[in-house]
Amino acid sequence: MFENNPICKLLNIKYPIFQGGMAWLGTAELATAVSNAGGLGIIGAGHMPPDLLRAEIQKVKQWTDKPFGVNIMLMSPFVKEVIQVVLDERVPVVTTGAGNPGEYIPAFKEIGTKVIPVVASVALAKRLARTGVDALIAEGTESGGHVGEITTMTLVPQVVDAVDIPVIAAGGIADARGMMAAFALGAQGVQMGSRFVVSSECIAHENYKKLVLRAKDRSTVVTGRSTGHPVRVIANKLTRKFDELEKANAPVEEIEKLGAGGLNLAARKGDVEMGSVMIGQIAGMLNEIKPVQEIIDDIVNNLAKVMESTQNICK
Ligand code: TUI
Repeated sequence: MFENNPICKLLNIKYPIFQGGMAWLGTAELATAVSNAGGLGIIGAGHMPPDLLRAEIQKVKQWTDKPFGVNIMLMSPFVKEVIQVVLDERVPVVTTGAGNPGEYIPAFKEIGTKVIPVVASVALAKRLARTGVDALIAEGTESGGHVGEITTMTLVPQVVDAVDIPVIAAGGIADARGMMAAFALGAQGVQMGSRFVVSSECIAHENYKKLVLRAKDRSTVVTGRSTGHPVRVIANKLTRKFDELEKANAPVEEIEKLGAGGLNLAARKGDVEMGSVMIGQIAGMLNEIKPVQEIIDDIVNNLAKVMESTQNICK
């Protein structure tokens, strides 16, 4: 299975399943579990100071000999230092989010680190494909956290048509049906964040996990459009305050101050009323906390069944 999959061949992994590099939640523990289960575990650097990131990378190296990645959040105040750490540690795979990594690509290419940026538009996909990146993650607006405007269903085939490198689909995928749908759209792999938030190995506070398990299809909203950094989160007291400020045309700084530290507050401290509970729209389908190995095995084992039922209705 997946012997001919270009993503598996490129990265030397068993299954073309990435764990989204989530800030505060994509820890060494989660990344190790995903890599050990045959996917690609990814440490979410978020706004992490460089020394902390180095420690996380070293933990993963100690706990697994499988390939893993680091997601570099390009809006981090430490972005330059974080990149140096990733270069020093010769991390096998780098994904990037929330910006254009163009200027940093040559340094990674030089040492053989595979570079796989996240894009939310065809324009950025085309621009980056020309810089020699190894693959792209096309992330639809269904996903949690920082989001673009285009849905996975419409973004993936348009990116696939626009570039000649492998594409990984992200946003709204959490089971074998989603994975097969991504393949049908022309993607060669998937990235999942929300599904791994409600895993046994994810260190999210239990209040966070409980809220995700209780979430329905319409439980998330996008806040911060007026700041230029729209973020998908579960609606709560914080998002209602955001709405009030945005309606009152409050200064961007005031709105951003309200959101600062919000993910840590929810994910680690468990304040899911005034914190940012970042999660994708697929949260409505997530009803169970499972070990990472089981999550990945279930998906892989159900692919054939999904394919069969797809073929049946096409006969
Ligand atoms: O980056 C993510 N998801 C994230 S980052 C994050 S931390 C954060 N905290 C507060 C405010 C904002 C972020 C939480 N979740 N996903 C990857 C992603 N990248 N989605 C969308 C994009 C993106 C958006 C615009 C990539 C590039 C881009 O434009 C760059 C350009 O030059 O066109």
